Amino acid sequence: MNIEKFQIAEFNQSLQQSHERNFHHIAENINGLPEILQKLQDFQVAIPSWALGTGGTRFGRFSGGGEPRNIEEKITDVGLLHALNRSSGSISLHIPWDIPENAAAIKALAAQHDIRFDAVNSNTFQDQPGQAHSYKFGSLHHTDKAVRKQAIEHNIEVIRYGVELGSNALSLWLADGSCFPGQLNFRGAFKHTLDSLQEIYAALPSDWKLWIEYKAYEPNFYSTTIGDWGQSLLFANKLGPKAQTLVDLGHHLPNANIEQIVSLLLMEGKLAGFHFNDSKYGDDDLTVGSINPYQLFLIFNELIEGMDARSMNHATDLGWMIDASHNVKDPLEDLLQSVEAIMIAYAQALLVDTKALQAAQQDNDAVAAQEILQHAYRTDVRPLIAQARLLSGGVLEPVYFYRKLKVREGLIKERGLKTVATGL
Ligand code: PSV
Ligand code: MN
Ligand code: MN
Repeated sequence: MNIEKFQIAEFNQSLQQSHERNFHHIAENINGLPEILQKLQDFQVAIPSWALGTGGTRFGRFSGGGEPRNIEEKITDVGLLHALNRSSGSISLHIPWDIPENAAAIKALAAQHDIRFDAVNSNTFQDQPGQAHSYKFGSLHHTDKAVRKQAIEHNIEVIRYGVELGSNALSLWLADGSCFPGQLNFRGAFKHTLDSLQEIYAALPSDWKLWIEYKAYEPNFYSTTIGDWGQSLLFANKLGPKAQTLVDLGHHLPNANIEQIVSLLLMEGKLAGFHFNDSKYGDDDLTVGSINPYQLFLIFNELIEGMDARSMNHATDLGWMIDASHNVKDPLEDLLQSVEAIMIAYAQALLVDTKALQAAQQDNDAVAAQEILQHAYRTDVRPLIAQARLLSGGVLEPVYFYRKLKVREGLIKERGLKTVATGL
């Protein structure tokens, strides 16, 4: 299913008048508008290959139809998103759910869609057919050296795939942990994991990064071997400068102050980037911004302040990715909503009067600080984001356009109604 330029132009034309009214209304009150628009145009959020199909729950899976059946169709789907919002210019692959057998052809297809390859993800939380050793009791932390070796070799193989595609980071999430007190020795598990990570780290090309994700619980319910940002940071510090901590918003215990975590990781030069999603209870993987958009804004506020203090490039110096998928929505519509929510939080944070906020902090003026933050948060920045999209050749209202063009119906016609994308 191809989106033609003239279809985008016609659609935008039909909304042009009302867009201009809304845009001029907000534009009048913003200092440094051209720089802000440029930052919004530059900002890109990677799409995980596993979010393109309808996610399952542990109780069942209701396939949505027209789902991508292979890596080529996944790239095509990200291409569709990027054509609409011009902010989804990369894909994050997950091995072995995606096997990029013919790297040259896959790269060429991605280039056609203006898509690059973000971090590659390994998988040692599921057993694969024909695998010699089981990950039932963990992978890199396993008590059995043979299991650890198998998991290390898998990660090194994932790096090799990534190198062929032009990716430059290995993203690693371990399910390793324990379900019952006494099941494992915490220090033993940590040391085994560190030894394993050191071997993987040694296999990284010079310009690569190792992103270490943490998660409080699930699938293990008593302990997780990389259970929080402190544990991830310990590994990252022991490993060296290429290793950093990846923050997945859903991987914290309830009410954790994620913005504070982010601020300190950034200060230490150890923040790899993000897996964006939203949640009410745990690792719910809901659409970004659907539950707690204020927290997302506060995170972006810390990011911008911290990145600017270190003269970092917002668009390129951290990894920005969505990690959300569920059972209810059309996955492409869901991803359009997630990207939009990220752009909204980013734009609002760009509007924060940092100098005034710093002065309020210096004076311990909590009232002024709140006023400054909430003034930015309560600004309706959607016309700014739409304008940035327009300038980049995208669509003024992506979800509306997607429905009007009946994109899902087109994909179902091409791929069939009973399709199951590889993934969770
Ligand atoms: C499992 O919690 C998870 O969602 C992690 O966040 C990983 O990033 C993802 O799966 C893919 O491995
Ligand atoms: Mn994640
Ligand atoms: Mn997760």
